[in-house]
Amino acid sequence: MSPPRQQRISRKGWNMTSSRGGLSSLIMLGLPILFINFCPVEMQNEGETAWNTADYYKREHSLGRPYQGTGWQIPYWDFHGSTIVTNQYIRLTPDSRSMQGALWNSVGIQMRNWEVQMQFQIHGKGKDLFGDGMVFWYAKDRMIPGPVFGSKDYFMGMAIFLDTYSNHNGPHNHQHPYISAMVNNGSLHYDHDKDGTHTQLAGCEVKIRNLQHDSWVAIRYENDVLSVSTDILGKNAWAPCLRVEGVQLPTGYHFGVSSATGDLTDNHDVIAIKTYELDAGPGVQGSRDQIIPAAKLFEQPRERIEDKPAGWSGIKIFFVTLFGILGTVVLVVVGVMVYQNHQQNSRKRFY
Ligand SMILES: [Ca+2]
Repeated sequence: MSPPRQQRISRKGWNMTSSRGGLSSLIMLGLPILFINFCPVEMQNEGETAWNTADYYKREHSLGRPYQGTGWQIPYWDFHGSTIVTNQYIRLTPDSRSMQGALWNSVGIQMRNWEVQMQFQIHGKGKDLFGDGMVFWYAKDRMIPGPVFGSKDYFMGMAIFLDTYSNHNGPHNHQHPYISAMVNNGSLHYDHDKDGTHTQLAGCEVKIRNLQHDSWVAIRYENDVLSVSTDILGKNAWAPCLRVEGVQLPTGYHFGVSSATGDLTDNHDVIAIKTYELDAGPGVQGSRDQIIPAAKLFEQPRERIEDKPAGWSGIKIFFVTLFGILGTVVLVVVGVMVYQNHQQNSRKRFY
């Protein structure tokens, strides 16, 4: 499966502002970045024959170097916790224990279809032990610290987990780092100890840690289809990760990125976020501001499988013991009665 066209197109546009390209040094020297940012996608990509004039870069939902406007503020973005902003990256957590940080877009999403491309790096001193990872959010509530990679549980919206550490206490059916998607209507708990296995819609294994170059993840939401692709090889090509149909997300929610460390640590750095509005196409009508987040898999929650084969449950042990005791009592009583009857018969014979 080849990467979707829009991803290829917008990716080329992105590279123009990437720190790795020669252009970026010009940008750092003051070349008007606004020109690039306000360009429709097609203007950034000469040579591409297939482009859609309705796909536009959305500056108010994007983030790139240089981050700061005036003072310490980042235009359109708020941050909290351990987050620090440097010239080169926005570090959600440093490579130290028990940190939580997040970055949230302050402008609600009014687009029906969109694609977000996040450039990031997860790296640290740990060779075998590291964690926990980061999450890209499209959520109703923003700037609320919590246990889900530094953000609140029982969220409403969608989460794309970039989970570097396997908390699952037993054999996994996949390796880590692992990218997975979850859609929540506010009723579901993200089970951190199980790596969210029981609420995920789909996922894929991707080695997104301690790479020599930056990593990219693309999250595309188009006509109720959620798809995630990655570029971790530094070869400027997308690899499909997951695709889920029948995902319903309202408008008005916010983009965000959060991260947390616990006993295990890593640097979690966001470098850029590029957001594009996608053409909704004909036939897609109606307001989306009041719907509840939903995915088809909500209807069939998968069975929770324990780490080890479960032994007898407490109730089973109780009943087996109870019936065992009752059976023994009945046998003893019957035995005593038989014995007494036998004794009486013996005495009768003597007299
Ligand atoms: Ca985990």
